[in-house]
Amino acid sequence: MASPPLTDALAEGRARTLALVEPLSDADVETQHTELMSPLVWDLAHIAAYEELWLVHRHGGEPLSRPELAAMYDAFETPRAVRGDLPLLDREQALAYLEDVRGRVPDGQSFIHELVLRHEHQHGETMLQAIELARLSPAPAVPRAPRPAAPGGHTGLETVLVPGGPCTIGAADDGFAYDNERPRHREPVPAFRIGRTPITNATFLTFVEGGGYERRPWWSDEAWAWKEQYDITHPEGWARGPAGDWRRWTLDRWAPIDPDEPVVHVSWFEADALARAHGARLPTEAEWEKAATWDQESGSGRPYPWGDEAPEPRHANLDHGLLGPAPAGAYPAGAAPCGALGMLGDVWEWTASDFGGYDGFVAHPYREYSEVFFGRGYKALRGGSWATRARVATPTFRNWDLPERRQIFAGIRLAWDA
Ligand code: AVJ
Ligand code: FE
Repeated sequence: MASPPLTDALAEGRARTLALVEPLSDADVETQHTELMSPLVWDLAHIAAYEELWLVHRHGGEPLSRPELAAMYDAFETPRAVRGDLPLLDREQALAYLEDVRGRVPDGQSFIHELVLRHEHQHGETMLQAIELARLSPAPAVPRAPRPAAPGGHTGLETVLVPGGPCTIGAADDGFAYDNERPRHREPVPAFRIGRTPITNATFLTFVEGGGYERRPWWSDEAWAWKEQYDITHPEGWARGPAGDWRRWTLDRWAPIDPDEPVVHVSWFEADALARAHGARLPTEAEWEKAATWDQESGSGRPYPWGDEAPEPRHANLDHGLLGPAPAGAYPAGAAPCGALGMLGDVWEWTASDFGGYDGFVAHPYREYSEVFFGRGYKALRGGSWATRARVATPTFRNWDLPERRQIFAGIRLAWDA
């Protein structure tokens, strides 16, 4: 059976992109609120420029309509920090450019169509990071999912055993995957224990209030220097209210910190410190992927933690459905073979691994997607977040950022030697 044409998926992806910015003012869309993130209007025109370059020009053989815009909207040539100083298209012009390019996209369902669709999906998550970080409101009107009840009993410190032995890492040869997920290979992974769920806010609050940010032995030299320089004493977006109560900025409002939700907006440095405080460590990427996919009984890797089915709302908190994390452990239907919960969705999980290429890595089709980040101190994250589209969120998908960054919807899952 042929897979359905991507036209509908591209249209749905576009509707979502537009919905993310729709309620915001022109000023909020056009301003660069922080050097860490692009002005939202840059993302919009960049999505159009990328689609025009890859689908209309390289795939379809048509000339670029606006060659003079190419450099300004090339992520590599124009780094985030300077994007606010450029003569960018304004909101109306960027939206018109998006529409114009889409009208010239060739029909089909090629690898390049899928690449362009996933690129727009990934920028949706980046835009949500920018919106949350800059505290813009109101929140977008997107299709919502019911909020599951907190099952209780999860702190992130309960563990499950992942038996030792070789497993399969990386994406299969068929189907879409990014170059950095290939080649698929066998890897020996000794037995280890991994958190049944991500670390919750309650557990992280104990670390904060117990003086975790002042305990020198729990921090690496680099992490301590970063924390001291920027006077970091709690996760990004946390604040103490007048009565000493803790609250958190949750997309479009302040809210009391939910003790059962996974902690989010922590850096790799903070994740590493929290791990040391519990006599634990962060899992390697291979450990994470084994815990998410390896079925010990059948001796094979699953496409998703729960099996073969594409993600549905009962499996995982993906696709913007809650506009924030769900309580830890709230999706028993999404359990991995080892019993770990919430491996996909809710919050990205920092790993111990540096982002690099697997043995036999070949850049394809564009070198600037991942290869240029190898060996430059980026840490790998796994699992996607509530802001990741389900189509993108596979257990082999790799994200990366610098260890001090906190804009990602990133949390912590711990590991222990068995
Ligand atoms: C995979 C999220 C690290 O944002 O740099 C978007 C995705 N690459 N456009 C990034 C991406 C080019 C990428 N991350
Ligand atoms: Fe991009």
